[in-house]
Amino acid sequence: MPQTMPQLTMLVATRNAHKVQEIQAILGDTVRYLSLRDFPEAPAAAEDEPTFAGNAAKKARELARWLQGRPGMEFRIPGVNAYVLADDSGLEVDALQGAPGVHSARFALLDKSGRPPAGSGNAPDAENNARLLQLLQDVPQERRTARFRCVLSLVRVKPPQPALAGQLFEGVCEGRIDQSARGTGGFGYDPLFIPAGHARSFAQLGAEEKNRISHRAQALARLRQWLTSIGQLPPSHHE
Ligand code: ITT
Repeated sequence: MPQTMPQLTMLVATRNAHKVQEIQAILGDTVRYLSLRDFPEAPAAAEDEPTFAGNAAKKARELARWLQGRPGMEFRIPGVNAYVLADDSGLEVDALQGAPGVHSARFALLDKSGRPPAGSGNAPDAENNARLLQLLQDVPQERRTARFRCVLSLVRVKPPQPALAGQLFEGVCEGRIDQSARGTGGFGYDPLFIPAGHARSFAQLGAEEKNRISHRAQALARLRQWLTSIGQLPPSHHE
């Protein structure tokens, strides 16, 4: 990295360790990472917005605002340039009119009318996957189309920005839902999701291939492009 460009710190606003791992693997080590493991006392944002963008923006903005209210925060975030990065993502299944969507992490907990129970956490991946397979049991192969969507929200926290206006970046990966779970890699719905143009699930394809084509990879490519365009990241090898 040229000397004129100080290293950027990104505080990833997630409690999902798989997301942190994927973001680090995709964006690489030009960025220095922190996560909510470094700020365990940070309050959890209520993810009650109807869209991925709304929830991503809320998670990033609320963490940035909380950090701003902490005296000495700057000493816990290294470097001169720092952002909060939030990821809201999920699976949209066409035969279910876009469900589980923003409720992907707690699909197994929804009531009959599709409402999440108040104040509950996420459901185990295996239960969400079982519910999805059960709802699709009579749906034939050609109608099992689906996509993963990821929206990232990036808010600058250092130097402090009074407005906390964030940038949004979206990525989509088209595919279909298999008849049963296959593979052990990844997380969430990966064992059920076959990306378009492939015969194997995300969980079978492995991290390297998933991180090349996933919804998260596509959103991060847009984020990288934007940070490069404003001089916060050096041009990548692919540009
Ligand atoms: P944070 O809110 O703390 O970031 P979370 O896991 O609750 O963590 P979301 O509310 O964004 O995150 O829910 C995302 C859910 O969507 C996740 O739990 C999975 O069930 C699913 N999901 C998102 N990306 C996925 C991926 O790459 N592979 C498989 N499932 C994914």
